[in-house]
Amino acid sequence: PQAIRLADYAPPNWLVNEVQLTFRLAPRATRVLSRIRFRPNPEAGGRAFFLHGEHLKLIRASVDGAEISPRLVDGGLEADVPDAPFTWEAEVEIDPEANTALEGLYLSNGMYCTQCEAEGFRRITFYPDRPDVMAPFTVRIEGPEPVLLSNGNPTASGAGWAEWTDPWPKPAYLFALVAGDLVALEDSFTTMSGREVTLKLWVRPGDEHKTEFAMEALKKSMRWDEEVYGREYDLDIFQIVAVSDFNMGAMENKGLNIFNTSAVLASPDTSTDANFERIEAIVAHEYFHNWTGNRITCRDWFQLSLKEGLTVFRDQSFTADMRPGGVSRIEDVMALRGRQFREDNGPLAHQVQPDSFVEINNFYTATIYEKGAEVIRMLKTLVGDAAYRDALDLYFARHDGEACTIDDWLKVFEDATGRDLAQFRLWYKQAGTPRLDVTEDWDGANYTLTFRQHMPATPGQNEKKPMVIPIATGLLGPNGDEVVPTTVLEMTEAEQSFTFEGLAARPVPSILRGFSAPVILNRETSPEERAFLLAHDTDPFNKWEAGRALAKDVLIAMITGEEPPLAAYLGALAAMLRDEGQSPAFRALALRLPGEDDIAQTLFDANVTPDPARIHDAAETLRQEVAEHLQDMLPRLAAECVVAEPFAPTGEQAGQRALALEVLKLTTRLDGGKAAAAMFESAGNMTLSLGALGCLLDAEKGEDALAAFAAKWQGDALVMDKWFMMQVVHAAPEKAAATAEALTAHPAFNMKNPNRFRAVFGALAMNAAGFHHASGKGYDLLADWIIRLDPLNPQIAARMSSAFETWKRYDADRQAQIRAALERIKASENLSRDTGEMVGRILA
Ligand code: HT7
Ligand code: ZN
Repeated sequence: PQAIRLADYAPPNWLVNEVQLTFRLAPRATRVLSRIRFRPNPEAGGRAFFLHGEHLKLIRASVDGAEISPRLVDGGLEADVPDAPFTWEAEVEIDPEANTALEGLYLSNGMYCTQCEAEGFRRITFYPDRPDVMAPFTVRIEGPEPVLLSNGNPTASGAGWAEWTDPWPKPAYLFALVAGDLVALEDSFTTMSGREVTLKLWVRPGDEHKTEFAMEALKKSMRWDEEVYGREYDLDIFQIVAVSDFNMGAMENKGLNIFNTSAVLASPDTSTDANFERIEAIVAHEYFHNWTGNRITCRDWFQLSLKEGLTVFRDQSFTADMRPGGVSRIEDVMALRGRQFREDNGPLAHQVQPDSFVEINNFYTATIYEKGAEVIRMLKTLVGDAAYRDALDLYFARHDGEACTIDDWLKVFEDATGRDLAQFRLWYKQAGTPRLDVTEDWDGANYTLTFRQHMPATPGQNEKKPMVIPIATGLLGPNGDEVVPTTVLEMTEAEQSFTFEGLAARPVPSILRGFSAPVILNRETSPEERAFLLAHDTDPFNKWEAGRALAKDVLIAMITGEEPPLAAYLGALAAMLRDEGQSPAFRALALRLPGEDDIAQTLFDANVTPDPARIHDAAETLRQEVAEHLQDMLPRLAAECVVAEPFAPTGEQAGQRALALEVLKLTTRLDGGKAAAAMFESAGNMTLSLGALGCLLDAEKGEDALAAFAAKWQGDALVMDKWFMMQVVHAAPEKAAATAEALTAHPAFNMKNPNRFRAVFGALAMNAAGFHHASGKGYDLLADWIIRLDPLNPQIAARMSSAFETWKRYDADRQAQIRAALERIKASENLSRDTGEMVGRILA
């Protein structure tokens, strides 16, 4: 398949004035009638008329009322049309029931729903399915389903039909339709200008009790966007629909967001604190897209991070405001390192603004989303809060209603701040994670930090230029006082020094506070200094980072056979836990060890071939050491974390429960699972119940609890996803593949449901020592199932193949096994463009 290139962008030949659609719903043969007013685009280079269309049966077509026979070509149709505005009409037939790819119009549990981003609308009707063609839509839906929904405001309805009108011009990827037997939680919101907006959250009957939390999150998001960005909602109604078969988390369709049930339904009995936090963030994310994505959209898919990076940055800022204490920043960075740094370090590394792609669905990545958000965070750090807000105001004023580029975005910042952002633009165009080496110098009064930046080669990019790196730095005096508050050092050269003058004593630096740039910081530091920062740093991120770095030093030394700084680590950890000034949420995060995948990458960077089994053993040994060292403190800590009040999904209570579970994990190593069994019995919420189950599985004493859990929750698909996932994540390395395989034979396993598929195979990939077990069984099993899934759902199959992206880190035997697995996928018959591209890039 041919690559699509940014350099080949050409404006559309035809623009659309308005779209009228009629849907006659039927599971195997839905008819879609379209009436589209086209006008020539004065900025286009030609008048050739092409409409995208895939998996469509054309029944008839006409131009200005005259029947025509368009030429059906690869990916759509061509027709001869007048050199002036005209009306296109067509009728097509589609088969929602056969649509297992979950793109376009499909059926989920008997309910019709759509997913059009990125290129799903072309599976609904013939259309210029590109984001720079924007138009108002009117949609009439005919069907026996009691609830018939589309974008915009309801304009008419009768028995068996409903009409919706969306006055805001939008690209086709934001189109949505839902029809089924649904019930709604209703509420309302008064906007800052006093308009009343109806809010509806639609679910299947029986799920009503899981809707309240998301509704509250929606109202908080609407208020926050008004207060922080000055953005007001712009229709009479905002609706969310929960769907159980969905490829990603949620979709920001104009006025009619569609959500994966896992990203919206919540109750204390069935959802963990992490679920609540994720739901709040996703509800906010999709809502925020109304301005950053919908009102101002992307010119083409190379600009995807324009909406996604910005909207992730906005949802992260929202979460930080809703859950203060600096903890959400630590969680964001953990996710960034776990997914985006991993991507950057392997064959799938790509720019925040790629130059080419084969299948756009493969580019909804951590780099586009999370690194894109980091880039915006850096921009804000560099220009300052006030100038950032000015620039955003200018962005909305200048580009409302347009389909824009990342260059448009940077130009707004240049115009609003007077800064030249040519060098900053490299963050969009250079793939890879910069390494930042630091050395220091002290002359008795002046302290100098010297930074050297370098960036490893990534596919197709060997040479890299120096970037602008904002390095937020503070200095601590020997007694732990802050002698220089946070200052942003602006690095622009390959090597650059910064001097702090006139200090009374040699300071301890706290570098990259708040993780002010997405880089890997390398600095030779003693265990004592790390312990000092864990005790005294005023920046919550760097405080946590010091403990994590110390834990990493211990693990790496254990693996490479050097003397680990164990005493320093255990002492620092105990001191941190005794410090009641630290929130339970912070202490819980500080107790967690770095992930095994993170250790593997660090070893690889240090030219040591990582052995997943050894890494796992080292982590197990260290956890045991920690448990024994903290033994005397654990009962007191456990008592401290008991939540006396009724369950509430607040950050505060979540922090207490998180610490309680970290303590339980350590206690399980000492009591063989007694406390965990008691917790499992008495837990009044899913967070503690699942945490206790995890401890029991780790202690290989989970059989009874698993059976009880399944008996209780067999009717709840989202909870059963957890049941599947836990068994694989907590399987011993030698049993992980067999456990996953056995679960695929369970009657409740359904490969067509992305949540269930991910619960088993996403979990297998997460169990690093299990997936990379020397037997190669993990690789073979995943390859088998990618091959089986690909014809049904290429998007998910392709995504799952990224589990292999780290293969070049490992020893020759593992590399040979993974290569064989990838070659087998590659050779399978009729492999999709999605999976073909991913496997090709991983193997290259
Ligand atoms: N903008 C959306 C991205 C998306 C998607 C969502 C659901 C299913 C398939 C999808 N393909 C692309 C989600 C978001 O970023 O908000
Ligand atoms: Zn998004």
